Amino acid sequence: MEYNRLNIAKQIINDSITDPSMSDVEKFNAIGQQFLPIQELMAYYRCALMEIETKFNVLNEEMSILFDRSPIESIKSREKSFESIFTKLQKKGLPMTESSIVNNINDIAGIRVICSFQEDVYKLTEALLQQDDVTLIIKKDYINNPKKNGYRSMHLIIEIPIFLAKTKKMMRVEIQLRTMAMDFWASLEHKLKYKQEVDDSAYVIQELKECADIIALIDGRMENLRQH
Ligand code: 0O2
Repeated sequence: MEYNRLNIAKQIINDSITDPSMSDVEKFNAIGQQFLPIQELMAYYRCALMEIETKFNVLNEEMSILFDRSPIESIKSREKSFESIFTKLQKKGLPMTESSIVNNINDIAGIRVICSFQEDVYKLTEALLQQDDVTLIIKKDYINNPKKNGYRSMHLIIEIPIFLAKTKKMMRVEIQLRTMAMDFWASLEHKLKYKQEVDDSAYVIQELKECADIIALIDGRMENLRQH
């Protein structure tokens, strides 16, 4: 039977965590570590990340033999922190339950694949999506259709099975594929915005957009050179 972990957590906070220096989120984080079902769930997401990472490593290996160069520069994977999950659900007004997490948050397991050239992004996307254990849930091509601020990247939400001792579980993973150049812009933009080192003035928005467009031009020229 499902129960509301938020209320339980609130109760536990009131009853047992009395440290006045801890924020509510820190208390929830501490308690979250103790929730076995959520810990179990997080372990399944980590397994899904291992599966996906292996799939990309295999594709990289094969393509490096076929084309004599590796399409993947690096792979970074991360599992969303309990704190971020909690904050995201809270923003959406949703309960902190296992099913609410599974049904409403697609990016608990996230992997970023940094490619050499734009063409590699599309080759890898196509190769991954034609695998018969991969189900596409959402595809957002922010390369052909960049966001208004200039952000470019291929976003996929997919579902893959993980095979456990007695059962099989379908797990969602968020995949971002982009070139080194797109990653350079996205990382710096995220840093500037996240740390609020820059404001949202028209000048800043325009500058960031122009930098993104220049970077896209450079990506295109490097792609042309490769095909020369
Ligand atoms: P974080 O901290 O990186 O995880 P959703 O996650 O579905 O609720 P959305 O906006 O519908 O949100 O999904 P989308 O557009 O696929 O974007 C998901 C992730 O892409 C973001 O996660 C960012 O990591 C990245 N992203 C999207 N737009 C931008 C952008 O303009 N600049 C940068 N630097 N990254 C972007 P989170 O959860 O927002 O953030």
